[in-house]
Amino acid sequence: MDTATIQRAAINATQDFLPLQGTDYVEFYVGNAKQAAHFYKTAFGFQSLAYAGPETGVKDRASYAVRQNKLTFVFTTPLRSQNTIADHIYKHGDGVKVLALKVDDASDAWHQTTTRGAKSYLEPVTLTDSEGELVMSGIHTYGDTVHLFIERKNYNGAFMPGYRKWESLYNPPETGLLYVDHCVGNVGWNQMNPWVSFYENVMGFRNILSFDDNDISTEYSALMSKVMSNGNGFVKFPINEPAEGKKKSQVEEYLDYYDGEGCQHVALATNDIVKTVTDLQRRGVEFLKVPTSYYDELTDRVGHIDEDLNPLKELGILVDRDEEGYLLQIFTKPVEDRPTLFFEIIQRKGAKSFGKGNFKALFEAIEREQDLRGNL
Ligand code: TYF
Ligand code: FE
Repeated sequence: MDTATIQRAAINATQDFLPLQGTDYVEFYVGNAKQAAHFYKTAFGFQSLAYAGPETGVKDRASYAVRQNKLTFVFTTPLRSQNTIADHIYKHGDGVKVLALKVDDASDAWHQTTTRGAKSYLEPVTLTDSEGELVMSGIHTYGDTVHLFIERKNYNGAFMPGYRKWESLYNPPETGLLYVDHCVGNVGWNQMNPWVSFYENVMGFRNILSFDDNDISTEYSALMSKVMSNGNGFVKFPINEPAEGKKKSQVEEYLDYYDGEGCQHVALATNDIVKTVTDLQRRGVEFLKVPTSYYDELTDRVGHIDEDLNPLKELGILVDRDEEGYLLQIFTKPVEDRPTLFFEIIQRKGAKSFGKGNFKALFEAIEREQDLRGNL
Protein backbone atom coordinates (compact mmCIF):
# COMPACT_ATOMS: atom_id res chain seq x y z
CA MET A 1 0.00 0.00 0.00
CA ASP A 2 1.23 3.50 -0.76
CA THR A 3 1.10 6.30 1.82
CA ALA A 4 -2.05 7.86 0.37
CA THR A 5 -3.90 4.54 0.54
CA ILE A 6 -2.82 3.99 4.12
CA GLN A 7 -3.89 7.52 5.05
CA ARG A 8 -7.27 7.03 3.38
CA ALA A 9 -7.73 3.73 5.22
CA ALA A 10 -6.84 5.42 8.51
CA ILE A 11 -9.30 8.26 7.85
CA ASN A 12 -12.02 5.77 6.92
CA ALA A 13 -11.35 3.80 10.08
CA THR A 14 -11.57 6.87 12.29
CA GLN A 15 -14.63 8.17 10.43
CA ASP A 16 -16.75 5.03 10.73
CA PHE A 17 -18.26 6.06 14.04
CA LEU A 18 -21.15 3.64 13.46
CA PRO A 19 -19.73 0.25 12.37
CA LEU A 20 -22.60 -2.01 11.25
CA GLN A 21 -22.38 -5.75 10.69
CA GLY A 22 -25.54 -5.82 8.57
CA THR A 23 -29.29 -6.03 9.00
CA ASP A 24 -30.23 -7.89 12.17
CA TYR A 25 -33.96 -8.17 11.46
CA VAL A 26 -36.96 -6.41 9.94
CA GLU A 27 -40.01 -6.07 12.19
CA PHE A 28 -43.47 -5.57 10.75
CA TYR A 29 -46.46 -4.26 12.72
CA VAL A 30 -49.43 -6.23 11.42
CA GLY A 31 -53.12 -6.79 12.15
CA ASN A 32 -52.69 -10.51 12.74
CA ALA A 33 -49.17 -11.73 13.46
CA LYS A 34 -50.10 -15.41 13.63
CA GLN A 35 -51.49 -15.34 10.10
CA ALA A 36 -48.71 -13.09 8.75
CA ALA A 37 -46.06 -15.52 10.05
CA HIS A 38 -47.96 -18.40 8.42
CA PHE A 39 -48.01 -16.51 5.10
CA TYR A 40 -44.26 -15.80 5.15
CA LYS A 41 -43.57 -19.46 5.95
CA THR A 42 -45.96 -20.74 3.29
CA ALA A 43 -45.26 -18.27 0.51
CA PHE A 44 -41.64 -17.20 1.12
CA GLY A 45 -40.20 -20.26 2.87
CA PHE A 46 -39.29 -18.74 6.23
CA GLN A 47 -38.74 -21.12 9.18
CA SER A 48 -40.27 -20.75 12.64
CA LEU A 49 -37.74 -19.25 15.04
CA ALA A 50 -39.17 -17.65 18.19
CA TYR A 51 -42.37 -16.41 19.81
CA ALA A 52 -43.14 -13.72 22.39
CA GLY A 53 -46.53 -12.99 23.94
CA PRO A 54 -48.57 -13.41 27.11
CA GLU A 55 -47.18 -16.95 27.55
CA THR A 56 -43.64 -15.53 27.73
CA GLY A 57 -44.54 -12.59 29.96
CA VAL A 58 -45.15 -10.00 27.23
CA LYS A 59 -48.64 -8.70 27.91
CA ASP A 60 -49.43 -6.09 25.23
CA ARG A 61 -48.43 -7.89 22.03
CA ALA A 62 -47.65 -11.15 20.24
CA SER A 63 -44.53 -11.44 18.08
CA TYR A 64 -43.45 -14.23 15.76
CA ALA A 65 -39.84 -14.32 14.53
CA VAL A 66 -39.10 -16.34 11.38
CA ARG A 67 -35.78 -16.94 9.68
CA GLN A 68 -34.31 -17.99 6.35
CA ASN A 69 -30.50 -18.04 6.16
CA LYS A 70 -29.38 -14.55 7.31
CA LEU A 71 -32.87 -13.08 6.92
CA THR A 72 -34.95 -12.59 10.05
CA PHE A 73 -38.47 -11.15 9.94
CA VAL A 74 -40.58 -10.40 13.04
CA PHE A 75 -44.36 -9.97 12.89
CA THR A 76 -45.88 -8.13 15.83
CA THR A 77 -49.53 -7.47 16.60
CA PRO A 78 -51.19 -5.61 19.51
CA LEU A 79 -53.46 -7.55 21.86
CA ARG A 80 -55.59 -4.54 22.85
CA SER A 81 -56.67 -1.29 21.23
CA GLN A 82 -55.08 1.25 23.61
CA ASN A 83 -51.63 0.56 22.27
CA THR A 84 -49.05 2.34 20.09
CA ILE A 85 -48.80 -0.73 17.84
CA ALA A 86 -52.56 -0.58 17.25
CA ASP A 87 -52.24 3.15 16.42
CA HIS A 88 -49.46 2.34 13.94
CA ILE A 89 -51.60 -0.25 12.15
CA TYR A 90 -54.70 1.98 12.19
CA LYS A 91 -52.75 4.71 10.42
CA HIS A 92 -50.40 2.79 8.13
CA GLY A 93 -51.92 -0.64 7.68
CA ASP A 94 -49.42 -3.50 7.94
CA GLY A 95 -45.91 -2.18 7.43
CA VAL A 96 -42.28 -2.07 8.45
CA LYS A 97 -41.75 -0.55 11.90
CA VAL A 98 -38.15 -1.56 12.66
CA LEU A 99 -35.06 -1.86 10.50
CA ALA A 100 -32.76 -3.43 13.10
CA LEU A 101 -29.01 -3.21 12.59
CA LYS A 102 -26.38 -5.54 13.99
CA VAL A 103 -23.70 -3.73 15.99
CA ASP A 104 -20.82 -4.58 18.29
CA ASP A 105 -21.79 -1.91 20.82
CA ALA A 106 -25.43 -0.80 21.01
CA SER A 107 -24.76 1.82 23.70
CA ASP A 108 -22.04 3.45 21.63
CA ALA A 109 -24.26 3.36 18.50
CA TRP A 110 -26.97 5.22 20.43
CA HIS A 111 -24.51 7.78 21.84
CA GLN A 112 -22.82 8.35 18.47
CA THR A 113 -26.13 8.93 16.65
CA THR A 114 -28.05 10.88 19.29
CA THR A 115 -25.14 13.28 19.88
CA ARG A 116 -25.21 13.91 16.11
CA GLY A 117 -28.89 14.81 16.21
CA ALA A 118 -30.85 11.53 16.06
CA LYS A 119 -34.10 11.50 18.04
CA SER A 120 -33.94 8.69 20.59
CA TYR A 121 -36.52 5.92 20.33
CA LEU A 122 -35.01 3.58 22.93
CA GLU A 123 -32.20 4.33 25.36
CA PRO A 124 -29.65 1.51 25.63
CA VAL A 125 -31.15 -1.36 27.60
CA THR A 126 -29.69 -4.75 28.54
CA LEU A 127 -32.11 -7.66 28.24
CA THR A 128 -31.18 -10.82 30.11
CA ASP A 129 -32.34 -14.43 30.20
CA SER A 130 -30.71 -17.81 30.80
CA GLU A 131 -29.04 -17.55 27.37
CA GLY A 132 -27.13 -14.38 28.17
CA GLU A 133 -27.34 -10.64 27.63
CA LEU A 134 -28.55 -8.71 24.62
CA VAL A 135 -28.13 -4.93 24.46
CA MET A 136 -30.37 -2.81 22.29
CA SER A 137 -31.06 0.87 21.63
CA GLY A 138 -32.93 2.79 18.98
CA ILE A 139 -33.43 6.01 17.05
CA HIS A 140 -36.19 7.41 14.85
CA THR A 141 -35.83 7.67 11.08
CA TYR A 142 -38.37 8.70 8.38
CA GLY A 143 -42.08 8.60 9.25
CA ASP A 144 -42.85 6.30 12.17
CA THR A 145 -40.01 3.95 11.18
CA VAL A 146 -37.15 3.29 13.60
CA HIS A 147 -33.68 1.80 13.63
CA LEU A 148 -32.80 -0.49 16.50
CA PHE A 149 -29.15 -1.27 17.23
CA ILE A 150 -28.79 -4.89 18.33
CA GLU A 151 -25.71 -6.15 20.18
CA ARG A 152 -25.81 -9.92 20.58
CA LYS A 153 -22.16 -10.79 21.26
CA ASN A 154 -23.05 -12.03 24.77
CA TYR A 155 -26.29 -13.74 23.75
CA ASN A 156 -26.85 -17.34 22.64
CA GLY A 157 -30.65 -17.72 22.64
CA ALA A 158 -32.89 -18.41 19.62
CA PHE A 159 -33.75 -14.74 19.10
CA MET A 160 -33.82 -12.43 22.13
CA PRO A 161 -34.89 -12.31 25.77
CA GLY A 162 -38.70 -12.23 26.05
CA TYR A 163 -38.99 -14.81 23.27
CA ARG A 164 -39.05 -18.56 23.52
CA LYS A 165 -38.01 -20.95 20.78
CA TRP A 166 -40.90 -21.58 18.38
CA GLU A 167 -41.08 -25.23 17.31
CA SER A 168 -43.74 -25.83 14.70
CA LEU A 169 -45.05 -28.98 13.02
CA TYR A 170 -45.53 -26.96 9.84
CA ASN A 171 -42.20 -26.38 8.10
CA PRO A 172 -42.47 -25.64 4.38
CA PRO A 173 -39.08 -25.68 2.61
CA GLU A 174 -36.99 -22.56 2.08
CA THR A 175 -36.99 -20.70 -1.26
CA GLY A 176 -33.31 -19.72 -1.33
CA LEU A 177 -33.66 -16.23 0.14
CA LEU A 178 -30.38 -15.29 1.83
CA TYR A 179 -30.14 -11.78 3.32
CA VAL A 180 -31.41 -8.21 3.04
CA ASP A 181 -29.71 -6.51 0.08
CA HIS A 182 -31.30 -3.09 0.67
CA CYS A 183 -34.36 -1.38 2.17
CA VAL A 184 -35.94 1.59 0.40
CA GLY A 185 -37.65 4.49 2.17
CA ASN A 186 -40.32 6.67 0.55
CA VAL A 187 -40.25 10.22 1.92
CA GLY A 188 -42.32 13.34 1.22
CA TRP A 189 -41.89 16.12 -1.33
CA ASN A 190 -38.46 17.77 -0.96
CA GLN A 191 -37.60 15.43 1.90
CA MET A 192 -35.03 13.26 0.08
CA ASN A 193 -32.06 15.57 0.69
CA PRO A 194 -32.83 16.17 4.38
CA TRP A 195 -32.92 12.37 4.87
CA VAL A 196 -29.74 11.97 2.82
CA SER A 197 -28.12 14.46 5.23
CA PHE A 198 -29.50 12.49 8.18
CA TYR A 199 -27.88 9.27 6.96
CA GLU A 200 -24.64 11.13 6.19
CA ASN A 201 -24.30 13.20 9.33
CA VAL A 202 -26.11 11.14 11.96
CA MET A 203 -25.24 7.62 10.77
CA GLY A 204 -22.01 8.17 8.79
CA PHE A 205 -23.44 6.78 5.51
CA ARG A 206 -22.34 7.91 2.03
CA ASN A 207 -24.42 8.71 -1.04
CA ILE A 208 -23.21 6.11 -3.59
CA LEU A 209 -25.78 6.64 -6.40
CA SER A 210 -28.37 9.22 -7.43
CA PHE A 211 -31.29 9.11 -9.86
CA ASP A 212 -33.13 12.25 -10.82
CA ASP A 213 -36.53 12.56 -12.43
CA ASN A 214 -34.95 12.57 -15.91
CA ASP A 215 -33.50 9.11 -15.30
CA ILE A 216 -36.77 7.69 -14.15
CA SER A 217 -39.67 9.79 -15.35
CA THR A 218 -41.85 7.54 -17.50
CA GLU A 219 -45.10 8.61 -19.04
CA TYR A 220 -46.45 9.88 -15.75
CA SER A 221 -44.74 8.21 -12.79
CA ALA A 222 -41.82 10.23 -11.53
CA LEU A 223 -39.49 9.99 -8.61
CA MET A 224 -36.01 10.89 -7.46
CA SER A 225 -33.80 8.52 -5.53
CA LYS A 226 -30.45 8.58 -3.70
CA VAL A 227 -28.80 5.41 -2.44
CA MET A 228 -27.14 5.68 0.98
CA SER A 229 -24.59 3.09 2.08
CA ASN A 230 -22.76 2.52 5.34
CA GLY A 231 -18.96 2.27 5.35
CA ASN A 232 -18.60 -1.45 4.63
CA GLY A 233 -21.54 -1.53 2.19
CA PHE A 234 -23.47 -4.12 4.24
CA VAL A 235 -26.37 -1.72 4.81
CA LYS A 236 -27.88 0.19 1.89
CA PHE A 237 -30.87 2.51 2.15
CA PRO A 238 -32.13 4.14 -1.06
CA ILE A 239 -34.39 7.14 -0.34
CA ASN A 240 -37.15 8.03 -2.84
CA GLU A 241 -39.17 11.20 -3.09
CA PRO A 242 -42.02 11.88 -5.51
CA ALA A 243 -41.48 14.10 -8.55
CA GLU A 244 -43.94 15.93 -10.76
CA GLY A 245 -45.12 13.87 -13.75
CA LYS A 246 -48.13 13.56 -15.99
CA LYS A 247 -50.00 11.61 -13.34
CA LYS A 248 -49.61 10.78 -9.69
CA SER A 249 -46.11 9.50 -8.78
CA GLN A 250 -45.93 5.96 -7.40
CA VAL A 251 -44.17 7.47 -4.37
CA GLU A 252 -47.06 9.87 -3.82
CA GLU A 253 -49.51 6.98 -4.10
CA TYR A 254 -47.53 5.17 -1.40
CA LEU A 255 -47.50 8.26 0.85
CA ASP A 256 -51.29 8.59 0.45
CA TYR A 257 -52.08 4.98 1.28
CA TYR A 258 -49.44 4.56 4.00
CA ASP A 259 -50.52 7.95 5.37
CA GLY A 260 -46.94 9.11 5.66
CA GLU A 261 -43.34 8.20 4.99
CA GLY A 262 -42.22 4.60 5.35
CA CYS A 263 -40.44 1.58 3.96
CA GLN A 264 -41.42 0.97 0.31
CA HIS A 265 -39.54 -2.22 -0.49
CA VAL A 266 -37.13 -4.67 1.03
CA ALA A 267 -34.78 -6.36 -1.45
CA LEU A 268 -33.99 -9.99 -0.65
CA ALA A 269 -30.89 -11.62 -2.10
CA THR A 270 -30.73 -15.08 -3.68
CA ASN A 271 -27.94 -17.07 -5.38
CA ASP A 272 -30.36 -18.66 -7.86
CA ILE A 273 -33.09 -16.27 -8.87
CA VAL A 274 -34.68 -18.62 -11.43
CA LYS A 275 -35.13 -21.31 -8.80
CA THR A 276 -36.25 -18.87 -6.07
CA VAL A 277 -38.80 -17.07 -8.26
CA THR A 278 -40.15 -20.34 -9.71
CA ASP A 279 -40.70 -21.49 -6.14
CA LEU A 280 -42.25 -18.24 -4.96
CA GLN A 281 -44.67 -18.15 -7.91
CA ARG A 282 -45.76 -21.73 -7.24
CA ARG A 283 -46.44 -20.71 -3.65
CA GLY A 284 -48.68 -17.83 -4.72
CA VAL A 285 -46.38 -14.79 -4.60
CA GLU A 286 -47.47 -12.35 -7.32
CA PHE A 287 -44.91 -10.45 -9.39
CA LEU A 288 -45.05 -7.47 -11.72
CA LYS A 289 -44.82 -8.40 -15.41
CA VAL A 290 -43.04 -6.54 -18.19
CA PRO A 291 -44.02 -6.92 -21.89
CA THR A 292 -42.23 -9.77 -23.73
CA SER A 293 -40.65 -7.10 -26.01
CA TYR A 294 -38.36 -6.36 -23.02
CA TYR A 295 -36.59 -9.65 -23.78
CA ASP A 296 -36.19 -8.89 -27.51
CA GLU A 297 -33.92 -5.96 -26.61
CA LEU A 298 -32.23 -7.59 -23.63
CA THR A 299 -29.09 -9.06 -25.23
CA ASP A 300 -28.37 -5.82 -27.12
CA ARG A 301 -28.60 -3.89 -23.86
CA VAL A 302 -26.74 -6.16 -21.42
CA GLY A 303 -24.64 -8.45 -23.63
CA HIS A 304 -23.95 -12.08 -22.74
CA ILE A 305 -25.22 -13.45 -19.44
CA ASP A 306 -24.83 -16.93 -17.93
CA GLU A 307 -28.58 -17.59 -17.69
CA ASP A 308 -30.90 -18.92 -20.40
CA LEU A 309 -33.23 -16.16 -21.56
CA ASN A 310 -36.32 -18.37 -21.76
CA PRO A 311 -36.82 -18.99 -18.03
CA LEU A 312 -36.09 -15.31 -17.35
CA LYS A 313 -38.75 -14.35 -19.87
CA GLU A 314 -41.27 -16.86 -18.53
CA LEU A 315 -40.80 -15.64 -14.98
CA GLY A 316 -40.48 -11.92 -15.82
CA ILE A 317 -37.00 -11.53 -14.32
CA LEU A 318 -35.24 -8.26 -15.27
CA VAL A 319 -31.52 -7.86 -16.03
CA ASP A 320 -29.21 -4.85 -15.89
CA ARG A 321 -25.48 -4.32 -16.25
CA ASP A 322 -22.99 -1.83 -14.79
CA GLU A 323 -19.18 -1.44 -14.97
CA GLU A 324 -18.64 -4.24 -12.47
CA GLY A 325 -21.04 -6.92 -13.65
CA TYR A 326 -24.75 -7.55 -13.95
CA LEU A 327 -27.76 -8.16 -11.76
CA LEU A 328 -31.08 -9.97 -12.04
CA GLN A 329 -34.12 -8.61 -10.22
CA ILE A 330 -37.90 -8.89 -10.02
CA PHE A 331 -40.52 -7.10 -7.95
CA THR A 332 -43.58 -8.49 -6.21
CA LYS A 333 -46.91 -6.75 -6.31
CA PRO A 334 -47.72 -5.04 -2.99
CA VAL A 335 -48.04 -7.78 -0.35
CA GLU A 336 -51.06 -6.24 1.30
CA ASP A 337 -54.31 -4.56 0.24
CA ARG A 338 -52.93 -1.05 0.49
CA PRO A 339 -50.46 -0.41 -2.39
CA THR A 340 -47.59 0.14 0.03
CA LEU A 341 -44.91 -2.44 0.87
CA PHE A 342 -43.53 -4.84 -1.74
CA PHE A 343 -40.44 -7.03 -2.08
CA GLU A 344 -37.65 -7.21 -4.61
CA ILE A 345 -35.79 -10.47 -5.28
CA ILE A 346 -32.25 -9.76 -6.45
CA GLN A 347 -29.26 -11.78 -7.59
CA ARG A 348 -26.04 -9.81 -8.02
CA LYS A 349 -23.39 -11.09 -10.39
CA GLY A 350 -20.78 -8.42 -9.71
CA ALA A 351 -23.05 -5.41 -10.20
CA LYS A 352 -23.29 -3.01 -7.26
CA SER A 353 -25.98 -0.81 -8.86
CA PHE A 354 -29.78 -0.90 -8.55
CA GLY A 355 -31.11 -1.66 -12.04
CA LYS A 356 -31.40 1.79 -13.58
CA GLY A 357 -31.67 0.18 -17.03
CA ASN A 358 -34.89 -1.49 -15.85
CA PHE A 359 -36.55 1.61 -14.40
CA LYS A 360 -38.57 2.40 -17.52
CA ALA A 361 -40.01 -1.12 -17.97
CA LEU A 362 -40.48 -1.55 -14.23
CA PHE A 363 -42.18 1.78 -13.64
CA GLU A 364 -44.48 1.24 -16.62
CA ALA A 365 -45.47 -2.08 -15.03
CA ILE A 366 -46.12 -0.28 -11.72
CA GLU A 367 -48.16 2.35 -13.56
CA ARG A 368 -50.38 -0.31 -15.16
CA GLU A 369 -51.17 -1.48 -11.63
CA GLN A 370 -51.77 2.11 -10.53
CA ASP A 371 -54.20 2.53 -13.44
CA LEU A 372 -56.15 -0.53 -12.26
CA ARG A 373 -56.53 1.25 -8.90
CA GLY A 374 -57.94 4.29 -10.69
CA ASN A 375 -55.00 6.62 -10.21
CA LEU A 376 -55.07 9.95 -11.96
O1 TYF B 1 -34.04 0.04 -4.94
C1 TYF B 1 -33.97 0.54 -6.04
O2 TYF B 1 -33.49 1.64 -6.22
C2 TYF B 1 -34.43 -0.26 -7.22
C3 TYF B 1 -35.28 0.53 -8.13
O3 TYF B 1 -40.35 2.31 -6.76
C4 TYF B 1 -36.59 0.96 -7.66
O4 TYF B 1 -35.03 -1.41 -6.77
C5 TYF B 1 -36.79 2.24 -7.24
C6 TYF B 1 -38.04 2.69 -6.92
C7 TYF B 1 -39.13 1.86 -7.03
C8 TYF B 1 -38.94 0.55 -7.43
C9 TYF B 1 -37.67 0.11 -7.73
FE1 FE C 1 -34.54 -1.99 -4.90
